[in-house]
Amino acid sequence: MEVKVLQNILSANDQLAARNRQLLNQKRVFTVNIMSSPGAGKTSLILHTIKGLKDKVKIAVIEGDVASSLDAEKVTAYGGRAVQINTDGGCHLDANMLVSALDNLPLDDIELLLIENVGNLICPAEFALGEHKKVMLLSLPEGDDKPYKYPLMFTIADAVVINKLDLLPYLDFDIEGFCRTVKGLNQRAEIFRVSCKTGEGVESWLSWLWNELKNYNSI
Ligand SMILES: Nc1nc2c(ncn2[C@@H]2O[C@H](COP(=O)(O)OP(=O)(O)O)[C@@H](O)[C@H]2O)c(=O)[nH]1
Ligand SMILES: [Mg+2]
Repeated sequence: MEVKVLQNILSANDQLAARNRQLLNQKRVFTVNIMSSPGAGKTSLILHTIKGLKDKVKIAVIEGDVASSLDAEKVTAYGGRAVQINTDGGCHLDANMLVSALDNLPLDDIELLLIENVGNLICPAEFALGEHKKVMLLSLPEGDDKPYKYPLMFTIADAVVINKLDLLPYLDFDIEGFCRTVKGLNQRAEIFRVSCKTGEGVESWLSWLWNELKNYNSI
């Protein structure tokens, strides 16, 4: 019985996500859903992305958090356009929440939409929003065993960003082993090694995102 209820919730969500995707395609807004544990560096990566691409493309950010508008304020302070969604205890964004966020954005004036999902390695992986790409961020202090413990998140990701590379000398994180495990789960995922603190590797993340955006627009 419980399984059935969950299936119904997910299928209702998928229908709404498909409608969001239709609207985003109609308005030509390339949309990326960024997921990770709390504190892995989603906001930091978004701020680097705004800095790196804002002169080339019109960017907006949807910030998902259980509470507060702190991250939306950071984006705004950086010169980005942001809408905050507070889930009021909910552990993920869902397609219905995105409907109202999209209502509050001038979609005709946006080319790249970044969505910062709620910090959580489980539920965000199950709820499609209508995005074009899913990005999973893992920071080194979380440990290299996470693909074994949370496989769905790594399986659905189009790109996996390994963040906090500057901390590698202080941790027992087997980065080559981690990449092999991710590839074992998901061969098509691009893997990036970055430090949002030092800026190392951010350029290759930006060029992947830029190429994906160009591919989208050439369809
Ligand atoms: N050492 C280090 N700290 C980082 C890095 N990226 C982010 N942080 C810090 O990690 C904390 C959480 O980052 P934030 O971007 O807010 O993570 P979020 O919760 O996923 O949005 C902040 O104190 C950041 O300054 C990094 O590459 N290296
Ligand atoms: Mg954040």
